[in-house]
Amino acid sequence: MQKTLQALLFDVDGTLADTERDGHRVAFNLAFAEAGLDWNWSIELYGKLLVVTGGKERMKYYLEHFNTHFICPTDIDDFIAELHRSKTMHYTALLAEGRIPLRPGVERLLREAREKGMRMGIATTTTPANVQALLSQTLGVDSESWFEVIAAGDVVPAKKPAADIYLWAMDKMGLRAEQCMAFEDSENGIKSSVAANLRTIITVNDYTCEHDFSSAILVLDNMGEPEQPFTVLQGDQEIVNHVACLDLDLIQRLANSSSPV
Ligand code: XBP
Ligand code: MG
Repeated sequence: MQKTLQALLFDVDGTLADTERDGHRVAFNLAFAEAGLDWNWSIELYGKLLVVTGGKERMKYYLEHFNTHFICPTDIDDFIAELHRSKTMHYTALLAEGRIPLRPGVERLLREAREKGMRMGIATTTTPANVQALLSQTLGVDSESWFEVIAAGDVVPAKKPAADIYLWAMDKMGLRAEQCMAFEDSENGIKSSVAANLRTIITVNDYTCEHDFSSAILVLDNMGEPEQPFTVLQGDQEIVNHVACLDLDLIQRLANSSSPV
């Protein structure tokens, strides 16, 4: 008897939407300018800073590795937290302008899962406010309720690549890893999901296409649409043969053909 999948667990940034380059990065720069700082994170520099998850942690990493001359205020944590509050305000404003759409196939898969009663959760490093803003802007205000759990940001002590956020989400949903499938976009993300024993499907983006996804059960350029088929970058060609997009049937077949991590 094939084990049936119970839930899909989604990362947000880079997976549901391509939020980093034109969203978070722009919001950080707006917050820096508003604070009178001459910090400017270029597309290239931001790619280097993405090794650290979490905006607050990323700013500290930037100071420690790329701006050692900055004289940090004594209450550095308060300073960083204030910058992050400003950045989040700018980011949610960018989302409200409809500047960041969902990636190909994401809305289609979420709606199919919802219609077929497949449970869904979110496991992300970003803040709950950012998740709410993205979901309401792209899928409507009720879309938050499509997800039983929105595990986000500081709800856990250790951010990705630690397993914490996925373990927290599964605990709240009362699920075991073998009953779930994770969807990620980055090396930090898959390290986190695999550390939580989750089988993981990857959709890459410009910042992550060179990452190590050897532990993924499938790597795609995106989730695809019937008229815009995905490209399979890694995975069981037999299972994905003649399939144009990531749907529940394909996810279930991948789950049935792969052993728990
Ligand atoms: C991506 C992250 C986040 C964002 C910035 O999260 O690492 O830190 O880059 O958002 P995920 P914050 O891929 O897990 O969705 O500034 O709110 O952290
Ligand atoms: Mg991500």
